[in-house]
Amino acid sequence: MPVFKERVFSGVQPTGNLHLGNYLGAIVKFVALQEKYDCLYCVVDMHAITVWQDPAELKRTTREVTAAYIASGIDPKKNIIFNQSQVAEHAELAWVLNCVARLGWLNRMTQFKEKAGKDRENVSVGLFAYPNLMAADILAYRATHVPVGEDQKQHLELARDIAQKFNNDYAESIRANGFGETFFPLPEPLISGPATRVMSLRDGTKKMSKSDSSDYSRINLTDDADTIAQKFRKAKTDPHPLPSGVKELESRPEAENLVGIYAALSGKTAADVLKDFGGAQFSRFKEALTELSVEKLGPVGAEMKRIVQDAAYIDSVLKDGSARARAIASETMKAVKDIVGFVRV
Ligand code: AQP
Repeated sequence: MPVFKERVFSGVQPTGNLHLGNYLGAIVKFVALQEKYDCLYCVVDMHAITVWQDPAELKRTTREVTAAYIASGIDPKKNIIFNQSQVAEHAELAWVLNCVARLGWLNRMTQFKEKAGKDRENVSVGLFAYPNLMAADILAYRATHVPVGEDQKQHLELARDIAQKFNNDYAESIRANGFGETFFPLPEPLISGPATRVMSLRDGTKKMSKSDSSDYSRINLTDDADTIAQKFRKAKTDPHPLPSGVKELESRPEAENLVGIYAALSGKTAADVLKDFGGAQFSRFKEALTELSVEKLGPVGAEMKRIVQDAAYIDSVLKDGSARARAIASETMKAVKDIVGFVRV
């Protein structure tokens, strides 16, 4: 495998309130990676419309996710922040990849099965083909590393399979066009740390999600201190005190989730958190968790609210980021056209 320039790509859908799962599972990692890599962080508005979005609301949430990136500490000058629909190469490459990916591969995607449920005949074609667009998002930049939450692991594996099949199917043409042995890197998922899968506060077996009908299931980045306190107070728990070892958390999903959140926010391991709170009642632990969450999320939420007021600034970030992203993606797309055999005149 040739050595590719190391590059990070990831995205967040502008589909509603950003929550603690998006923050700990993705955005915090985006911030850390900017120290070491060239990074592209995308607001994936084309993914959002795979389910119905109110147009005015989509514009608002696109700017809100952009504000969240910046408020969390992603530097828009050092990195590329942009919205997907402004770089047409994502859709263009997705079409080519639609013709590389196999129907059987997509049929195995568990997120589609969960989201479509019993209404399979009635959901959009886009919802089904979504993982191919996600592969195009990453491969348009020939990105090598993709930080995501645990729920995206299967889609990342699919993106690797698609890249591999493209490299194999077109091996001869890749060589003939002077791109060496392989054209696309196999993007590596970066899924690590204590909060790769933050669970619902109402049900420790379900992931915290924007689309959960109960606002009490999640902590939103813009929740104020009172709301955070109330949500943790009402969070589902079992009747026992916290254990002193992590092994005992395995059969207690709600306890495991809250300890995981505390660990991620404090930068400690779950074992260290239990050293401090093993034997404590949930009431005491929830108070400490509230205090820590308000301390960590409060400034991000406040900064987000401030930035969101300045739509002109946000749009200037997206405009600049899109131009820089397009410069990279258009080179990839030209090469893909040559490799596939499309005439460019
Ligand atoms: N609960 C979670 N724990 C850890 N990471 C999570 N992510 C999402 N939920 C959790 C990660 O956040 C990034 C952006 O997610 P997304 O908005 O693109 O897509 P999603 O997974 O569909 O997010 P939601 O909140 O769950 O939305 P709905 O309700 O629409 O399904 C991704 O890296 C994701 O892994």
